[in-house]
This record gives sequence, structure tokens and C-alpha cells, in this order.
Amino acid sequence: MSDQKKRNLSILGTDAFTGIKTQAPAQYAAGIPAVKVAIQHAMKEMGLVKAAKVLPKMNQKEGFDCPGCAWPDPEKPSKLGEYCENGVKAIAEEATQQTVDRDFFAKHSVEELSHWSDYQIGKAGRLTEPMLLRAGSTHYEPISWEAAYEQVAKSLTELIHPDQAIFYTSGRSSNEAAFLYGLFARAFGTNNMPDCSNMCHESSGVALGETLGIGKGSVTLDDFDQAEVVMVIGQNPGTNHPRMLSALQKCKENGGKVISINPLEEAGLIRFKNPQEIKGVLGGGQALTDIHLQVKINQDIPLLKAILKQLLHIERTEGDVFDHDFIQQYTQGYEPLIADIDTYDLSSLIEQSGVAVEKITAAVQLLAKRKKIIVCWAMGLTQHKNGVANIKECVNLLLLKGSLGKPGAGTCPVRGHSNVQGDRTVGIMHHVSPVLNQAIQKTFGFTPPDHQGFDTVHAIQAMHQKKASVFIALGGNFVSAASDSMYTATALQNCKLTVQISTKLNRSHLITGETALILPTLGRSEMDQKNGKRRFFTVENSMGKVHQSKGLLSPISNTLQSEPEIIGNIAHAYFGEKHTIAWKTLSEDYDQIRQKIAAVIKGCENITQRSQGTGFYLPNNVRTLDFSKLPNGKAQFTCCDLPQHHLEQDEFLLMTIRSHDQFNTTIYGLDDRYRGIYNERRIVLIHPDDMKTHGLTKLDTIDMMSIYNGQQRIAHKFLVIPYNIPKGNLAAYFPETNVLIPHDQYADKSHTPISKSIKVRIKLV
Ligand SMILES: Nc1nc2c(c(=O)[nH]1)N[C@H]1C(S)=C(S)[C@@H](COP(=O)(O)OP(=O)(O)OC[C@H]3O[C@@H](n4cnc5c(=O)[nH]c(N)nc54)[C@H](O)[C@@H]3O)O[C@H]1N2
Ligand SMILES: Nc1nc2c(c(=O)[nH]1)N[C@H]1C(S)=C(S)[C@@H](COP(=O)(O)OP(=O)(O)OC[C@H]3O[C@@H](n4cnc5c(=O)[nH]c(N)nc54)[C@H](O)[C@@H]3O)O[C@H]1N2
Ligand code: SF4
Ligand SMILES: [Mo]
Repeated sequence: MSDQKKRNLSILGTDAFTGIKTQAPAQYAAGIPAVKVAIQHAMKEMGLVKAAKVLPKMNQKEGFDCPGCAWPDPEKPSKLGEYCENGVKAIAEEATQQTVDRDFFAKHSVEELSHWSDYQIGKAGRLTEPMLLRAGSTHYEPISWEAAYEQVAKSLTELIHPDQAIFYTSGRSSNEAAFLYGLFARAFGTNNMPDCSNMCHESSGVALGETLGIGKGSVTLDDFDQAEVVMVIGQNPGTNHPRMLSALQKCKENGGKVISINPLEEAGLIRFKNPQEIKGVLGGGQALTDIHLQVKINQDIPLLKAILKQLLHIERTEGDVFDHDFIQQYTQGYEPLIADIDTYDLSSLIEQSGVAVEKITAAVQLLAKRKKIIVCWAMGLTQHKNGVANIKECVNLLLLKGSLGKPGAGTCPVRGHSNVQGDRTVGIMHHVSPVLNQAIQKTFGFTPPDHQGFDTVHAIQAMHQKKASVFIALGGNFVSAASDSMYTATALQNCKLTVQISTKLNRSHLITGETALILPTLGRSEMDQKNGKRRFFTVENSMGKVHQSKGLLSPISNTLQSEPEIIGNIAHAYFGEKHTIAWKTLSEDYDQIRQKIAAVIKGCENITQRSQGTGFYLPNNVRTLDFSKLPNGKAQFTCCDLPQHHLEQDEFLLMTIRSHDQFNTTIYGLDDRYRGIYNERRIVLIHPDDMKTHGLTKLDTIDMMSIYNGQQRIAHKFLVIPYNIPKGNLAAYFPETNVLIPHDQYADKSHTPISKSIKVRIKLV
């Protein structure tokens, strides 16, 4: 038996129930309850003094960027505070007073900790010093920074080929850290740079790149003020991008309309009580959604096709629906698209979508004569086998309406992690970019590898097959975030060394390679100083704007190092003094890193100066309607196939979603207030008719089983909650359900796991 097996680890942690309470789902988001909950989290984790110091600086000029989501700040931040309930939770989680130190690790074995829930593990607190888990050892022990760096360098040196190392990134790292990390991976000789984006908006990047020539969205915050229609598809902004509700509110106040497309009626899209306004606190707030299309899971393409077909009908009978000048001047593929739409039968499309015909007609009426349309989306579109096609169908609609490159219109993939977009901009990617490679060659004098590296799913497979054996993570919680938990765990356990550069304890510190290192780092909110000089770093928001972020709190421990320093020190330990890059000097001086970013990344010229104040926008060819890089210099229409799910009578499609009290694998609390679920995460939402068919009553316990390629995977113990969800569909939280998703089931082209459409059966236990 290997040392790993001897550790007798739990891959998933305890599955004990925590004491569920339920209520009717909420009919609005934010308001007084949000303020109350935010204060509770702030007080519990940070205490009054710290909270009072840190919150006024969040998302303010000269302050620090919220570590939550990537939603942009308004040009003129409010003096009342420019953050939301979940932003407060994010900062409370980071700036907690709880610490995980050497005594903690001496007291608790890795095996014991692995049996804790993710919630318990996260609440243990901030990591304070570098720790080493030796091969065969039961406990982590302290290690000096120097010895830790030597250990990493030694393991990297022992590899036969650089492609045996994997450099994972989660989207919270700064541009400076991510740039240096990508540079090190390339100098080391590999493009194995999987990142959280592979599990997230990769489908958006691929679809937008192929149709519009840039993998990012085109709208800016101001566009919401002017939009005539905003479509929110497969996204739950009330929980995951709460300040987006202010943008939707403004749109509505200016006469705009909101269409939401979602299998659930999410409270945040029903009504918003803006806590910054008297009428939001005392009054009824602002109704947001005008039309909710309750689509079945992964039937957005049939729905969008039904909408396009009806729009085409009005175009043919009345005209003035499509923007023919725009289509003529800027696009390619119009005729094939129209011919393709004509081949579909409207009633079959509508039936497949699961949406009532009157609702679709009402949406079509809203869209028909309006020209300024924004389409927003997130994981509800990207995490399916046909995730890329989902987004291309949205692009078709915008192209037909000429809704690009003008105020109030465009694409809005709403990004997750606060700097996930920036990390990509500065070079975190597994693909080869000849332009980037040339710029690196010119600036640094070495030639980066010219073959593609592993994305997330292929990195997991490579580790599983022992083709890769050193795994380094710049943030994140790989074992819990990735699909196929058991398979991913084995993959990591097959490694010789796993290294986690982290702020907080998580499961990836417990499910490790033969030897494991924890390298604790500074959080966003903490003061980053060198020789008495305060350093700042830069980030890019979901709309392509780059700005500065400067922490202000005293670090939780004076042993912590910043992310760029950790990367620089690893590189220094590996390459030594004689390398063409002076890693240590570079990593300590962020201005110098930015100068290199400016030299290498197009659009980042003078980044240090231009990122001051509210910052600057990166170039975006859609905003200027420049499609010169695409075939024939035109934006591309696409004929998308219908999604296929062959479900047996007793099979469901399961979507794995976020509760209101989590940030990915970080569990802030056990409530999902807007959905009326309290103090429990092991729940599954199901239609009352499906409960009847399966002989279930509320709060019965079921197991969920997925069967792919003859292999059964089981997620144990979920409490049944009757819910307004389409028949045949289920919803449950991740990461508890990641065990059900096979590692080889992912989106075509983007390789994003199918986290939102998993075929499962259920069994009463
Ligand atoms: N507080 C908080 N904020 C976060 C995060 C967090 O965990 N907590 N995570 C961050 C990250 S990394 C990301 S990527 C974003 C994620 O933000 P979201 O994408 O909003 O997150 P999910 O909970 O995955 O929600 C997906 C939504 O899509 C719907 N949906 C599921 N399947 C389908 C479908 O087939 N069609 C349609 N039309 N809708 C569908 C679900 O009902 C749900 O409302 O949020 C970011 N912000
Ligand atoms: N089934 C299912 N699986 C999913 C999803 C889903 O919807 N369903 N969503 C996917 C998505 S969209 C994403 S983005 C991934 C997320 O995947 P990851 O990004 O890997 O996971 P997180 O839970 O965000 O990572 C949290 C950890 O990051 C560390 N951390 C926090 N802040 C910092 C920091 O400033 N610096 C450093 N170095 N570390 C820090 C902390 O140790 C914390 O425990 O999960 C994916 N997995
Ligand atoms: S909307 Fe996102 S970035 Fe803004 S305060 Fe809330 S969590 Fe932070
Ligand atoms: Mo994400």
C-alpha cells in the first residue's frame, strides 16, 4: 500500500447533516437582510476595529479591489461604500482573525482534517507559515522559506521533461503575480498552465474568439444605462455578482427591459432593494425581470432558435427587425444562418425548451423593434457539452440586431474570480500564442515552448497517468473545484510533489502528492511592503478595465510573502543567479514587473501610470467593430446544432450551482437565503411532480448516481426540497456534487466540465 493510502484520507469530508430549516424562497434581493447578514459576517470574522478599517477602502481609489467577483466598480464610487453583502463576506473570510499555525498542524493530523467539512476547514483560518508534509508523514511540520524553495527546485530539477510539471492558477492573483508565474512556467519549458477559467468561462472565450475576434465581453458599465433590453441568461447575479443588480436597476429606471432565462426564478432577478437608497431600504425596491423564461436545463439553444425564428417571421412580414446595414458591412454567414433557422419546426423548438409559448412571444415582442440589446451570461451557458454553441447562438442574436459596437449594446460574459480575466491577459494560458512568445523572446531573451500545454481536465488526466508529477497551484482549491473528485484526488496523490500557494486552509492541502508544501501568502486587503515602501498591484475587471489595488491591513503573520515574491524565489532557487532573468530583484519590484508587462502585453503600455485612479480600458476590437482578424474581416454567424440528451424515464439532468453563502469551494456559511434554505448544504431541488412520481416527500434523503461509459459514480445523502424547477431537472450545490462529473465529460472545444448538465438517477435511502 502506498503512503497515500495509509493516510486513510477522506476525499469529500464528512457528509453529516447540519440541521436544515426551510422557508419560502425570497421575492427580492438585498435590502435590510443583506445589510444585517453582512454585518454579522464582518463582526464574527474580523471584529469591529478591523471591519471599520477595511470596509471603507474596498473598491475605492487608493484602496483595494474586492476579492469577490469581477464585476466592475462605477466611475464614481459611492461614499456610502461600494460593496455588496457577498463582498463583505469575501473580505471577512480573508481578513479573519483565526489562524492556522504550527500548533494547529501539530494538533490535527492530515487524516483528521480530511474528515472535516469544507466549511470547517475554511473556518480554521489563515495560513501563517510555510509547512511541509513529508512523504509518509501524518502531520504537516514547519519549514523555512529557503528550505521550501529548495524542495520545489529540487523536485522540478528531477523531472525528465518540463511537461511533467503543472502550474495551475486561480483567478484571484494579481496581474503582476500571474505574469511572473507564466514567465517562469515558460522559462522552465512548459505551457502546462491550466487555470480556473478552464472550468468557468473558457466556453465564452472560445465562442467569442471565433465569432467576434476577442475572448472578452464588449460592454462597459455605462452601457447598462442606455440598453433597451438586457438579457440575463444562465446567471444568478443576486448571489454571484450582487452589484450588477444596481446596473440592472439603472437600466430599468431609464426605461430598459430585462429578460431572464433560467430554470430557476432567482430572487435577485425578481426585485432589488438597493441598500444604498432610502427607497431600497424602506420602500418596495425595483422590479427587475419583465419576462422570465423558465427554460429547461441546457435547452437554451432551442429557446434562442425559437426566438430567432419568430423574429425572422416578423422581419419578413413587417421588416425593421434585423439591422441589414450592419449585417452587410460587418458580418459573414447570414444566408446560411437564415436557411438553417428555416429548417427548424417552431413548435418542436418551443416544446424542447420547456418554455410556455406566450412567454416566448412576449420576449420576441420586446426584442423585435429594439436595437440596443445586451446579453449577459455566466455558468448556466458555459458548463455544458455544447457550452461554446450556447454562446455562439447569443452572438447570432446580437449580430442580427446590430447590437454590437454601439452604446447600450453588446456581449457581457460576467466573469467569476476578481482577476481571472487579467490573469489571462498577462499570459496564463495553455495555448501557444506566437505573438506573446515573440514578445517574451524579445524582452527576456529566451524562447518559450511552442507546443500546447494541458488545460485543467487534461492536467488531471496526465497526473492520473503519472505523466506529470509536480503540481504547483497559485491559489485555488483544485481537488474540490475540479470534476470527478475521486479521480482528481488520485491524480494529485500520484504526484511526487504538490505545492499550494494559498491564503486559507482548504482540501487541496490535505489531498496531496507524496510530499506537499503550503506556501502562505498575503491577501488582497493586507499591506504589502518592501523596505518600508508600500507596494500595489493591478487587476482587470470583467469589462476589461485595469486598475490598482493596495492593501492596508497589517498582515495576519509577519512570515507571509507576497505572491510575486514566492514565484520569484521559486524561480531563483531553480535557475540560480546566472539566469537571464534576475528573478528575485524582479519579483520584489512590482514597478519593474509592470514595465515588463508593458513591454510584452499589447495594450498595457505605461500600465503603472495609466492604472491610477479609475484605471484604463484595454483595447477591444468589438467596441470599434474591427473584425479584421477574422475570416474575410467579418464577424461570424454560426449554425449551431441542438443539444442532445438521451434521458431514460427515470433519469434527470442535474445542475451544480452556488449557494448564497459560498465562494466556489470556500463556504462562508450554511444558508442559501434567497432560496429559503438554511443551515444545510446537502440538499437537492426537485419539482413536486417528480417527487410524487418517485414516491418522495420533503426532506427525504436520496443518493444521486451518474452513469457514464458504464461507470457509476455516487453522491451520497441529499435532502429533497420541492422547488419551482422544470420537471426532469435537479439542482444541488458544488463542490459536494463534483464527485458525479466524469473527468472526460466536458464541453466541445473549450473542455469546460459539464457541471450544469449531469445525467443522474436518484435513489431513496
Ligand atoms: N458570492 C459568490 N460570488 C461568486 C462566486 C461564488 O461562488 N459566490 N463565484 C464566482 C465565479 S468563479 C463565477 S464563475 C461566477 C458564477 O456565477 P453564476 O454563473 O451566476 O453561478 P452559478 O451558481 O453556477 O449559477 C448559474 C445560474 O445558471 C442557471 N442555470 C444552470 N443551468 C442552466 C441552463 O442550462 N440554462 C440557463 N439559462 N440557466 C442555467 C442556474 O439556475 C443559476 O441561476 O460567480 C462569481 N461570483
Ligand atoms: N460542479 C461544479 N464545479 C465547479 C463549478 C461549478 O459551477 N460546478 N464552477 C467552476 C468555476 S466557475 C471555478 S472558477 C472553479 C474555482 O476553482 P478555484 O479557483 O480553484 O477554487 P476556489 O474555491 O475559488 O479557491 C479558493 C482557495 O483559494 C485560495 N485563495 C483565496 N484568495 C487567495 C489569494 O489572494 N491568493 C492565493 N494565492 N490564494 C488565495 C484560498 O486558499 C481558498 O481556499 O470551480 C469550478 N468548479
Ligand atoms: S459585486 Fe462582486 S466585486 Fe462588487 S462588492 Fe460584490 S462581490 Fe465584490
Ligand atoms: Mo468561475
